[in-house]
Amino acid sequence: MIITVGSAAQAQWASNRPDSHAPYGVMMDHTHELGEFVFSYRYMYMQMNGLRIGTEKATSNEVLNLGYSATPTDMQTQMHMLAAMFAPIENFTLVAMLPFAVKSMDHATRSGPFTTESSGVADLEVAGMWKLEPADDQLVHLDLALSFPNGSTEKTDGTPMGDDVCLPYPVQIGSGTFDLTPGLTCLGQASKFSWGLQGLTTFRLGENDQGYRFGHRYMATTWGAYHTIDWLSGSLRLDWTKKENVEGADSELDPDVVPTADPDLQGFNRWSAGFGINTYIREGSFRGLRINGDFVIPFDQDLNDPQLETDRYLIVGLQYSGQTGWLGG
Ligand SMILES: [Cu+2]
Repeated sequence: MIITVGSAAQAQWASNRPDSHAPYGVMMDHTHELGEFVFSYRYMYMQMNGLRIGTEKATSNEVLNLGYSATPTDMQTQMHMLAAMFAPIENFTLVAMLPFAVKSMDHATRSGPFTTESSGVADLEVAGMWKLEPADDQLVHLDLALSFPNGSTEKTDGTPMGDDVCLPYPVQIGSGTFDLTPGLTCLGQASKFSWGLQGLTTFRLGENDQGYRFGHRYMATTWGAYHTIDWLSGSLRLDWTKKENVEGADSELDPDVVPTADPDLQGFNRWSAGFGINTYIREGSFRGLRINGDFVIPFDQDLNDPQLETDRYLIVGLQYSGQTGWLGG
C-alpha cells in the first residue's frame, strides 16, 4: 500500500484505530484501501416489551378493548449476520451481508396467551461504497445497497386460529421486494477523538408476491468516539429511524384480528441513544481483530397506533481485517 504524504500539519486518516470503525450498530460505515478485506459476524438482540398507542403506553387489555381478538405483548428478535468487505479497486469498497433472523412474539387474548415463532435466512444485501476525496483527516463516502428478496414472506405458525396460520408483517423474515438503500457517510478524526454522520434511506421497489411492500425507511445517525488507550474506544451515538406503513396488504391477514396484521399500523418514528465499545488488536497473531458492541436504548418513539414499543437492542460481534497479497496492496 502506498501511503501518500500529507502536509505536515494535517494528520493522515488512521485506519488502525479502534474508533476508525463506527459503533457496531452502524452499517456501511467505513471503506477500505485497495486490496484490503474484512470478514465480520454481528449478533443483534432486540427486546420489545409492552405496547404504545402513538407516544402513550397502553396495556394489552386497552388494545383488546379496541375490538381485536389478540394483541402482541412482547417480541424478541435475534439476528446473526455474516458480512464480507473487500476493496477491489481504488476508492471503491464492496460489502455483502447475509442475516439469519429468529423472531418470537408473545400474544394476549381474552382466553389466554400464545406465542408464534419464525426464523430463517433473511434478505441478502450487496453494497458499494464510493470514497470521495475530502480533507486528509476526514472521509466521505457515498453508499448504495441492494437487498435481494430471498428471505421468506410466507412464514406460518400455530395460533388459536389454526395450526398453520400466515404470520403478520413484523414477524416475516424477508421483505419480498428488491430494496435500494442509498446513503452518505462522513467521518472525521482527531488524535483522541473521532466522529461520524450517516444518512440512509431504504426504498422498497415494487410489490412482493403477497401483494404488499414494507414501508420505506429513513435513518440518520451521528456519533462521537474517544480513545485513551490505543486498543479501546468508547462511543456515544444518536440515532433516528422512521419507517412508513406497509403499502398494499397480504390478503391472508385480517387486520381486525390483531394490530400486527394491519398494514396501517406498521410505521414509527424513533429516537435512540447508543453506547458503544470498540476494540482493535494491533499486534500479535490476532492482529487486525476487532471486538465491538453497541447498546441502543430508544428514548422517544411515536408508533402508528397500537404497536409494541422497542425497549433496547444490542449489537455485538467480531471483525477481522487483512490484506490480500495477490493484489499487491
Ligand atoms: Cu471493513
